[in-house]
Amino acid sequence: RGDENMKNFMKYLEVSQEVKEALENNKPVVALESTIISHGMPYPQNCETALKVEKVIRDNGAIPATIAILNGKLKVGLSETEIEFLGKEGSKITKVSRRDLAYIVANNLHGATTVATTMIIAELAGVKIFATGGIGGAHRGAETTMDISADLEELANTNVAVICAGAKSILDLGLTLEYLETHGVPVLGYQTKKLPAFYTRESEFDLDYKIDTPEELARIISTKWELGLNGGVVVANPIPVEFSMDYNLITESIENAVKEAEKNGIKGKETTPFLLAKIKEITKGASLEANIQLVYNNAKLASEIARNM
Ligand code: PSU
Ligand code: MN
Repeated sequence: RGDENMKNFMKYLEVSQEVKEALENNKPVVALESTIISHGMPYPQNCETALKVEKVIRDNGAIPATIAILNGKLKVGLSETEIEFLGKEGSKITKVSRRDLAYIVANNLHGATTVATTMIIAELAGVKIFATGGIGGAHRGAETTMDISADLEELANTNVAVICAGAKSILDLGLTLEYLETHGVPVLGYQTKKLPAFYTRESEFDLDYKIDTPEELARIISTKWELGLNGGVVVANPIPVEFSMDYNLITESIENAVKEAEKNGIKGKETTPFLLAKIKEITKGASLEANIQLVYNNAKLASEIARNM
């Protein structure tokens, strides 16, 4: 960012001492989002997961930087108390995507950051690698509803690599991949040539590149930015076999959840949290367990990539 912008956003940014020191000393840092805490999982599993995922990052030689907005400040690196607060408040906390950011900050409010907003804040702080569960994408029916997550537009523009377990089939995976292609966002499969579908290791969609090591992922990500190709990178990391779900069971559960959402007239930013909660209910908690495990798995890979950057 230019020097002039720098002066402007610095007054909103609050980087924790630990993350600041890590960045100054070129140590590997991994960003984490907070919508997954407040809207993506129920209490208390959300807090347990948020704290454990930080531990996984430390155990793998990097420093975690969980991102949220508290009292209008863009916080990079949260305390345990702050994580507990976001988890307990849950959906009372505003889910903040790019369009919401100015309002929340200008009014000194709290906000949970989506993939899009976490990328924005990570980039402002100088964090390049970000681990999460799944990205938002083009929803089923997006060709008429135009419900396309702002995450995709952010991936088009913001220089942060997002390590995820692919996209959930609550989305239209084909449309999501097309959108990313149009905007020049590389989707790199980690040890796979199939787009992982979050709860399952594979979907019917092929990826162009199967990358076998974290070193190679780091090299491709760095090269993209050295070439001046702005925008993000998606690293698609399949859920470990032992935690992956039965394809037919999860597909049917997702279809029922989508029908339920339509019946209840769920729209806009409510859609993703509604579907996640519904799928958990239908699978009697199994989807939540899978979700938690794939987040840990992504945090581990993200740490390895960050160490190689
Ligand atoms: N997918 C998940 N869990 C989540 C989300 C997505 O499995 O918690 C959250 C992320 O924060 C993502 C956001 O950025 O939902 C996308 O919401 P929307 O589709 O409204 O942009
Ligand atoms: Mn949407």
